[in-house]
Amino acid sequence: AAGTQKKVRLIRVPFWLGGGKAGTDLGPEYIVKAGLMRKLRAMDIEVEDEIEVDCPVQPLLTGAPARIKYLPEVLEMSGLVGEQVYRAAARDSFPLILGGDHSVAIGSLAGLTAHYENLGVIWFDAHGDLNTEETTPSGNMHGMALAIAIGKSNFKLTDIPGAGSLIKKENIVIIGARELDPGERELIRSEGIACFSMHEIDRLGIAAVIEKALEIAGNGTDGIHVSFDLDCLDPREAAGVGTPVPGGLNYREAHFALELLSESKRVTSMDIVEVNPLLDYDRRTATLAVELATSLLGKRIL
Ligand code: 6HN
Ligand code: MN
Ligand code: MN
Ligand code: MN
Repeated sequence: AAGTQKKVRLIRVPFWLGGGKAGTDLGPEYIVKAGLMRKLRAMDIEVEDEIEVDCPVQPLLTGAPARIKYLPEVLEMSGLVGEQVYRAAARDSFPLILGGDHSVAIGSLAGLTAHYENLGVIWFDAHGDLNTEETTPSGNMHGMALAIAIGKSNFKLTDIPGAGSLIKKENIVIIGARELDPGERELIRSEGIACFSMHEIDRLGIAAVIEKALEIAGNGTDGIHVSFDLDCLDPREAAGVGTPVPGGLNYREAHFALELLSESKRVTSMDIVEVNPLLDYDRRTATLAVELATSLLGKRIL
């Protein structure tokens, strides 16, 4: 059952092609090296045999580069990730997906919708990840993951073999946004997607934001997925990410948010994405990722 979860299944996804910057594929290895298993086991959590998804690698360049970058590779990765995530969820293990860039979440959501009737999603991010083929400024698919999940792009979540359904926009919450592209802002408005930007977090406080997020993502859903892009944190806390943006969550806000989500006992899976060890000049980001995962999985100070 949700929350009382004592079994965690680690799914490592060494993939960077959705983010356009090499190094993010090293994320899973560094997060594991930072002591993830040891810390989870110290919390009496049973960590099931870690799975490493055999991700497609950068293809040789033939002809002109496509506008949407590495679409076939993102598709292949997503199908493989979805399979593993579905398998974990079906046996009541908590899927903990280690990315990899944020396109990895397309795979997580594909697998989770195969298991859950109605999935809520809490998306921690400096960005909206709501670009479509028309609005993407970069062609990088990590910036399209949520649009794909709700079916607003040409390529949709349900195009991934095995995916159950699209995610309902009513059950999605973005937390920590501070850099939205014009098309994303428009989509948030026209679709009425709940977005607690840094402005709302400053105004309401992170506790009230999490309370509202749980109402939205929990309303009529049988599972809640937390997709945690490390760039939701301020770059002073998490330097090792592909697309840092100033003015993010501080250390305690991020932990407190995840502690509150843990207390709710509603969260059923988590992605940790966008850790790029090659950019992590003060070598704290992977350790931070481990600490944040333990907060979501029930670590308490007292
Ligand atoms: N992420 N909005 C920008 C784009 O290229 O679409 C940045 C996306 C960043 C995506 O951090 O997962
Ligand atoms: Mn189940
Ligand atoms: Mn993201
Ligand atoms: Mn981001």
